[in-house]
Amino acid sequence: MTASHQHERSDALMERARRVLPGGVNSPVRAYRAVGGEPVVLAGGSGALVTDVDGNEYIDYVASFGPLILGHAHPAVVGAVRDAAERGTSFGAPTEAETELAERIVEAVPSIELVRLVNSGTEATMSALRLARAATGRDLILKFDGCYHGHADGLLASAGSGVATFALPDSPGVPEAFAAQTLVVPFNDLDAVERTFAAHAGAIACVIVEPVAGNMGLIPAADGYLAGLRDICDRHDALLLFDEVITGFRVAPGGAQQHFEVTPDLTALGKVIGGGLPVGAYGGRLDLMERMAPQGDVYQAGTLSGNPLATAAGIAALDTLAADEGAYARLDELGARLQEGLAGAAADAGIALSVSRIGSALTPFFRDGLPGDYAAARECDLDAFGRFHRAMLERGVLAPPSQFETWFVSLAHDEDLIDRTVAVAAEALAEVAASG
Ligand code: KE4
Repeated sequence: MTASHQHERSDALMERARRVLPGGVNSPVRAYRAVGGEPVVLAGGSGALVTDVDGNEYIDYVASFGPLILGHAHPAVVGAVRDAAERGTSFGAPTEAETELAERIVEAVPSIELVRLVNSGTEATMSALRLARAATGRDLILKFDGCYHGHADGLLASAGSGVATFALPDSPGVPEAFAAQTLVVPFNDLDAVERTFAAHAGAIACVIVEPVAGNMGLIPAADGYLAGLRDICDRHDALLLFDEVITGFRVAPGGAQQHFEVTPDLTALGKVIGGGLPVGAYGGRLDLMERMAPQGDVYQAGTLSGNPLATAAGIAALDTLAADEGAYARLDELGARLQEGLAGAAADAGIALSVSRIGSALTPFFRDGLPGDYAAARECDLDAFGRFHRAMLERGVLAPPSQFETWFVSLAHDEDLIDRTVAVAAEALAEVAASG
């Protein structure tokens, strides 16, 4: 497949966008700073394919960074949103659809007895952490280096120097005092968690973790790790919060907590449950969630929370998934085909590549051996990844524009598209090897 795309209109639109939007985008990763070159401006999508404003078509593995498990513009989702829109787009009043979406979440996710709908994953984790602090009367939060939970101030904090110490702000504008309420330790290291609890006895409200990390590339929890976190939290009367914004309804209907059979106290959700529209959610034990206003005294609110369009899309997506009893086996099959194909293409090209995967979520790491934490993931050859990303894009395959993101296969992908992707990857990897 020749690399012969032209991007005239895309480039002109990005120049225009940069005049009114910071970096020309509304979320930093979309600007391609991690891979270089100009992003392509997309005009539309259908199934597993997207088309840019210059008419170039791509097999898509970004999938809006996770929501589009059914693929783009699925008829059930589009129809539901259209019907809802014709009845009004927002009321600021209770509607039946938000109860219906909440019922589906409570039914599917083991830890969730009561749930609150919000508008993003950031709102979900931020609100769940406020609840955890209220419920425990403690201030400190423990998170893991390389795990991302949205951009709330206290979560834009990265590991300080030394072992398990107070975090440092990860962005200007985050006061040191806010970051200092967050402890950061390496992922997949239970001893570091034990040491941190010992050093801060009685002061840690909650451990927040991506049960399958998807923001340092895809790095699943090591065997026994989640159960270990559950045990440590129980011994120290701290709460365990699973950030399942990526994994919820992606790795299983009940998320990673169902897959790994470890039940957190609280869960944050997003992405898939909105079917491509803005929905986040947080939920968990009844005795905890009852603390949320107006039933309880912990405040959280949102003008468009549970709005009719987003809930219509979410219900349609979850019902379509639930009606397809082979869905998760199919997603796993397609994911495995892509994982094996990429690994084989890299071996043929003599490129060090290790492909991690759980179900339809995967990451090709440009390094020898699968990383177990962020420090290992950072050893990847980021320059090679950037050249690979561009070579794939020019041949009609759109991968997430960062080594530290996750690729998503949808139910709209099929063997032919996966095989075409692998053939393109073989060419792209050969180009990377030749230009190394
Ligand atoms: P949002 O606020 O972007 O809806 O969700 C934040 C969030 C929370 N938790 C996890 C595990 C997440 O992955 C995310 C957001 N994921 C990123 C991509 N890895 C969103 C893409 C972007 O920032 O543009």
